[in-house]
This record gives sequence, structure tokens and C-alpha cells, in this order.
Amino acid sequence: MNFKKIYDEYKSYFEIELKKSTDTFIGTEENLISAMKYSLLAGGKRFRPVLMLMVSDVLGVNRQTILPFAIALEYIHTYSLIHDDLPSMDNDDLRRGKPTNHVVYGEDMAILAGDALLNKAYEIVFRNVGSVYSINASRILSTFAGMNGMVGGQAYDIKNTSYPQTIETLQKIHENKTGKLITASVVIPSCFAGDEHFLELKEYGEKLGLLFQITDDLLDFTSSTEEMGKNVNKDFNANKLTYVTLLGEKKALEFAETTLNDALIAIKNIKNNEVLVELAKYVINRKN
Ligand code: GRG
Repeated sequence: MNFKKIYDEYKSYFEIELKKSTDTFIGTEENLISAMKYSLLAGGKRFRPVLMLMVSDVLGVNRQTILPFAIALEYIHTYSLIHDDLPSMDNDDLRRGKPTNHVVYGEDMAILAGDALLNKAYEIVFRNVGSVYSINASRILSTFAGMNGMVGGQAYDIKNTSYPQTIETLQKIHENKTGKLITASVVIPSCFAGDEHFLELKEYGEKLGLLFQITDDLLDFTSSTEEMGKNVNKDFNANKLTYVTLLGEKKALEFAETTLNDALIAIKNIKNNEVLVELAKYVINRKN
């Protein structure tokens, strides 16, 4: 299987639909719309929507049914990156290979662009809610993105920088901050398939989210700013709590291998799972 080609096909399909969704933006303030489009269309791996579309295809869920959720998820992810880069949070000036939103549009507009993307995400979802399946999927999206998901993880991260730092703290940060949106990407398609393989996919999503974070920490340590499109070595230099600063590079790599194995075990009974197996292997081998 040429997985890279398959991934790129999903990504291209999604990017066309994402762009179409922004063509309908009409608002009161052009600058706000411009700031929203700037970050949304700045590139990125589109990992979460690609994952959601792949799981949908494995479960036989209709593309048109899942697409609004894939778009909404990327809007939410993009808003989180804009806010994460703000001076009051990570204070970063480079994202997806370009100056960060606040560097281009100012801090005020960057905050509002994030707010507007979050609201727009739910507007897209609400326009497509009808069945009980879609209501369940919407509930998962909002819960996993909010105080009991990504936002909660970010807050827990901010409040837990002091020593001694433990693996338990690190796990709690990332099962929420990074893990919940990735898990949402795989369980939302299951909602539309009558909860088929829900628990196995949830386990797969959690392990994949963890793997994504461990590799992010390893890449922060080993990769370059050019390759990543964002500043690297920042976490390492600041001695921030990461899998590399806590475990060291060798043990972090071993942990990644174990986590990959756990993700593969979780989906072993799902038919036509090959693409999901390859995706997990792609995460451990990714270069950006
Ligand atoms: C500000 C509410 C709020 C939340 C921020 C996810 C997050 C929460 C911040 C990002 C910080 C970070 C570096 C997390 C590590 C893993 C991660 C989520 C990286 C960014 O996602 P990618 O690699 O980015 O999928 P692209 O640009 O490819 O979409």
C-alpha cells in the first residue's frame, strides 16, 4: 500500500472542501475574515480530518454526512493553534511555516479570529444536525474540545509546570490537550455507524493521540524549524515537561513503540483496518 499517496489524496479532497467552506464567509469586518482565512488556509497536515475521513470509509459512513464534522474539527484545531501562539500563552511567531496570526493581524484580531472560528465550527455542525447520530456526534465534539477535553488539558498544562514533574501529570495534560481532538476524530464516525467499534476506536484514538504527542516532543528535540514550520527546541530549552525532558530520548522512543503497538492491538478486530494500521505507523515515522 502506498500510504503517503493515499494520505495525500484524502488531504487534497479535504482541502478543496475546506476552501469551499471559507468561500461563504461574509461578515461585518473584513480584517476578521482575513485573519480567519489566513490560519485556516495556511497548510498544516490536516491530520484530524484525514483521520476522520479514513475511519468513515472503514466503517462505510457517507462522505457528505461526515464532512461538516471534519471541517468543524479543523476549525476548532486551528483556533486552538492561534490562541496557543498568543503572547499570553506560548508566545510563538511561526506556525505552519508562516508568521503567527497575532504577528500579522495583532493580538486583538487573533483572539477574535480564534473565537469566530470556534463559533463557525458549531454553526457548520448545527446546519447539519438532524439525526440522533448527529446529535451524539455533536455532543462528543463539544465535550472533547472543551473543559473536559482540549481546553481543560491546556489549562492543566499551564498550571502544572512546577517540579517534581511526573509521568502521571504529563499523561493527564496530553490525554486532554492533544488526545481528545484526535480521539473525537475516530469516534465521531462510529456515532454515524450505530456506535460500531466505538470502544475499540476510542482506545485507538487515545493511543494515537499519545503517540502523536510523543513524536511531537521527539521532533521538537531532533527536527528543524524548516521541516516543522514552527520553532523547535523551545520546549527542550525551556526545560518544559515533555516526554523527552522527562524520559530522555531513548526511553521516549521506546514508549512510542509500545504505544504504537497498543494502538494496533486496539483495532485488530476491525475489518478493512489496513489504512488505520498504516496511519499509526505514519505517525511514529513522521518528519513534521
Ligand atoms: C489554546 C484552547 C487552547 C488549546 C491549545 C493543541 C493545543 C491546545 C496547543 C498546541 C500545542 C502543541 C504544540 C501541542 C502538541 C501537539 C499538537 C497538537 C501539535 C499541533 O498540531 P499539528 O501537528 O499541526 O496537527 P498542523 O499545523 O499540522 O495542523
